Amino acid sequence: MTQRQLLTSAHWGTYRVEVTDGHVTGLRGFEQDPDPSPIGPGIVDVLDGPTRIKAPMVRKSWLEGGQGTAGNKRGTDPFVQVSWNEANRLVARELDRVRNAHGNHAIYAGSYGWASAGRFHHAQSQLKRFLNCIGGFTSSKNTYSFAAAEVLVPRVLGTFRGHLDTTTSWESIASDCELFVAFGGVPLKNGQISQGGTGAHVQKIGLMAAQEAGVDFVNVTPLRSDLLDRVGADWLAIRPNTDVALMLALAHVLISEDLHDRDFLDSYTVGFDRFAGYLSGETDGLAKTPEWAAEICELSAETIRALARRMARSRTMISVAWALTRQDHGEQPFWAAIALASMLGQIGLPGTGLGFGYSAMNNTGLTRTSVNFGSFPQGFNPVPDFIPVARVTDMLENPGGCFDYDGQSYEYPDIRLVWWAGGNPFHHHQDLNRMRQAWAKPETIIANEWCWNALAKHADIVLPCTTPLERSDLALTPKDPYQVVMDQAIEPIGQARDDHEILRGIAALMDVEEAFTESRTPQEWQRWIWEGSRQQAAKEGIELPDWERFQRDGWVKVPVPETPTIMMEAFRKDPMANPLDTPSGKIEIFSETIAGLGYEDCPGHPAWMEPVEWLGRAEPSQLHLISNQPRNKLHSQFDHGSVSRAGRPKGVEPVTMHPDDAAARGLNEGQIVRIHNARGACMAELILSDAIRPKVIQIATGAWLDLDGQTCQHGNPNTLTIDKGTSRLAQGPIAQSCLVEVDALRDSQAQHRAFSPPEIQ
Ligand SMILES: Nc1nc2c(c(=O)[nH]1)N[C@H]1C(S)=C(S)[C@@H](COP(=O)(O)OP(=O)(O)OC[C@H]3O[C@@H](n4cnc5c(=O)[nH]c(N)nc54)[C@H](O)[C@@H]3O)O[C@H]1N2
Ligand SMILES: Nc1nc2c(c(=O)[nH]1)N[C@H]1C(S)=C(S)[C@@H](COP(=O)(O)OP(=O)(O)OC[C@H]3O[C@@H](n4cnc5c(=O)[nH]c(N)nc54)[C@H](O)[C@@H]3O)O[C@H]1N2
Ligand SMILES: [Mo]
Repeated sequence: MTQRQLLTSAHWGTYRVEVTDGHVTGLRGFEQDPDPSPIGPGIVDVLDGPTRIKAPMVRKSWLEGGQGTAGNKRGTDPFVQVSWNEANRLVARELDRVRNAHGNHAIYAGSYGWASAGRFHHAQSQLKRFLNCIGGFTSSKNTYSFAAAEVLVPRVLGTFRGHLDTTTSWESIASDCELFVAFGGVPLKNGQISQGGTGAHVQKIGLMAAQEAGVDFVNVTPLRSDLLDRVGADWLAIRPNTDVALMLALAHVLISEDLHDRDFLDSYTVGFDRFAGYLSGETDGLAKTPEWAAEICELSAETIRALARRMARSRTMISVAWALTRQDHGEQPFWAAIALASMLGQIGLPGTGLGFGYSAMNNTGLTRTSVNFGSFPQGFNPVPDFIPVARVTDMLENPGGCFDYDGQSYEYPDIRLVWWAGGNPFHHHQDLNRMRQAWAKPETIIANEWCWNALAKHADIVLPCTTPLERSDLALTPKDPYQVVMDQAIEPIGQARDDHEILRGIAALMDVEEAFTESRTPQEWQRWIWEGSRQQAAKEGIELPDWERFQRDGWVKVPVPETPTIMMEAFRKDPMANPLDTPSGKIEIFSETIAGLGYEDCPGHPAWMEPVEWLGRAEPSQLHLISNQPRNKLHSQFDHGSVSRAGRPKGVEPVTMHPDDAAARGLNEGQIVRIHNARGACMAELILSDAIRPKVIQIATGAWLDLDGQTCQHGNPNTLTIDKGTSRLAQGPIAQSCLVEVDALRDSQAQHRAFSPPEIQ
């Protein structure tokens, strides 16, 4: 074991680990981090204890009846502890049965989720590599974060991920931007996170530096707290899901007052005239004037006009939060923002133009290193079947059914076995009551988990995995300059095994151990990943320390380019030499390709379409529910830990409501309420605030699901959200389009069992 102080890295930052007598006693922020996140220490009190899964478990009726037993006992049945040998044997036998009887496409292992940081022990990579060794599996495409953008933006701007990676840096904003218009704000709660790890939290510093340099902010969101009060932003409390109408009206003003940049539109875009025809009402008889938008967004026409003029006369950055894709027709806000930024003509210039979500992560707006770090190879999946990630319930409900996606039609496979490692569908999916019904259909469900969350409780075979503190790994990412050794701080708890070791054991029974491990130990794999990274770095002229030195030091800071990043700079400088990867090589304000698909819910240019649920078509008693990212954890991770629980004094998740809405319902601060609609219900503690727009309520995601009938006793908002695709183009999730009602709870206190383990026999 190393002599230096132990280090660990997580999506929420890097920490020094304090260990006493073989127990983790604390996590302290990394000394290089000016603004460490309080999320990390939330793991300490739950590493061990009743919520920890300490041995392989099999659901009782599944064990007694084999596969195919009544799946609707999932979530209520007791579990039986088995040995690792027995668990491995059961899994290997079941995989064999399913692939022989139905083919490998009957195995669904899209296994979406964030898992933990670390390049080797990445749960999904481990699972997918193993399944690829035995003939493959049905996979998933895109993310819950921004599926609509992942499909739309490449078609109109050449790439999405590429632009995310080259988001204009905060330095450039501080030096060259005058007006930062943030649709969805820049909530610092989200900047605690960077996928794959972060050494230094700089989002707040970047934001404050911009403000101090004189940048003005406009916070377009139903929630004032989406931008730090100190920034002094103008708050436009827009009705949820109506940003497209606002953007169209801003565009309308630019044209009618001749404030748009014709030269930019001519040289860098195609299809503006078609869009202009839509804006003027030529194509649908409806001019997208500020007066038109005012009714939809409930902002005054004068406010809209003034904002358009201000954007035109300033050096302006438009930021669109990723949340704006997680709504019905979630393709449109990003496309409308692209069109609007094109009309302002500042794309590709320092500090201005467009940014896809400064709201989302610490690494958005951070200049990246050019090093292409190595990872654990997943191998090749011979099964072509896939689903857009959020169509999982549809798939389970409807084997053989058809779906559209990105221009083609596909069939849902008939899934017999589901395997999840490193994600929590009982956290991330919408309409969980509906998902739970569909979840009863597959013959077998396997989960690799370390804690008794709802996923583990709803599985048949639970394979207990380690946490990063119980294994060694490497946190390497080009999105952050700090590359960190993740030390093994303690021995695995109970019989927990690393995902790799779990799968190696099963691979051995299925005669693919050698293919799976390539005869390398985990240590040898990590060294292999590091050596590959060193070679990649050398090609970029960057010298990384050798393995021994890296292990000894524990971390290294990789140099980043000194010049700030400017998104689409090369295209701006020379669009002929650096065309975009679109059919025209330019920004497609109208896309012939998308128009040619004939999707009524995604036409050929940005358009306003009413969401399936919104305040413009609501009963007087209905409110719009925003379920955004939680401030004191990542999704459902460590919800049972001290940090998350401290944010929940009454044991249920808080919900924020405007005092006028509370008064209209006779509700009081601190009361436990029941939020409900036709899909389900959840309990929450009422918090009153005038920093939320009337008619909107907000509840963070992440409370572990505890269903009593259709009601989550703990406050999981995905009992309420709709499970529907953004459009036939991207089929992304639409959690943010959701109407609910709120009533007082008759009993004074909700009781939940979210943190109670299941009965074990
Ligand atoms: N209503 C609503 N729903 C949403 C959203 C929203 O805004 N509103 N946002 C969506 C978004 S953007 C996302 S990304 C998703 C996130 O959804 P998920 O990524 O599925 O959520 P997590 O809670 O991070 O799930 C990670 C799981 O991996 C487990 N885990 C951690 N480390 C390991 C490991 O080493 N091995 C194994 N086997 N398991 C491990 C954790 O215990 C946890 O259960 O949620 C989506 N859902
Ligand atoms: N602490 C913490 N940070 C996280 C995460 C976490 O779980 N915890 N998750 C990470 C992940 S996986 C992701 S994908 C990113 C997500 O990053 P985002 O999508 O930016 O995060 P959200 O908090 O869901 O949404 C940002 C804000 O958008 C606003 N909003 C919602 N609907 C609308 C609308 O219709 N119009 C307007 N104008 N505003 C709206 C909400 O008020 C919300 O606070 O965050 C990452 N950061
Ligand atoms: Mo996400």
